[in-house]
Amino acid sequence: MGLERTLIIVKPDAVQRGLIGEVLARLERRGLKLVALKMMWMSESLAEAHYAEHREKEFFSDLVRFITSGPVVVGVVEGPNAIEVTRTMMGETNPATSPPGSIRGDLALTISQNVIHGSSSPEAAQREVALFFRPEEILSYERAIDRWVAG
Ligand code: YYY
Ligand code: MG
Repeated sequence: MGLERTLIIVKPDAVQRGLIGEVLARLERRGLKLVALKMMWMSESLAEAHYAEHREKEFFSDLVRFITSGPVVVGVVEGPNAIEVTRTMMGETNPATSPPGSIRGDLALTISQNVIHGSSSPEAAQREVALFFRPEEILSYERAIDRWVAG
């Protein structure tokens, strides 16, 4: 079992629409464990660092403007294959082609307001978790259900 940690962001559109609980509930219901969680308003420099891989893309400035347009909820979720599982639950980058049952396929319509971020690879997860959380903010704890979902 590959126990992984990945960064998730409930984006400003989802916060404004009252979907924080809905998004986190889906991840929890799947069996993933929240090991860090906070609400914040991202600065422009943090947004630019987080999305550095997209710096040259034509949508970059709109992306930074959007992700800094209101509060977000940032978390670290842990579980077997957490990175891939979270990405699959999110659906495609474009909600229009995301299948029903996925977070974006159920809750979003447009690529620029697609509700959730999740790290796309182990390298990205490591980098992004470290960008948003100090080591002591990430908690190690046992849940009674862990042996039923992560055994
Ligand atoms: O990882 P993911 O969020 O699914 O997509 P990325 O390709 O990393 O792009 C990050 C972010 O940028 C995406 O969630 C929406 C936005 N974006 C956009 O506005 N227009 C595009 N053509 C591609 C991405
Ligand atoms: Mg990405």
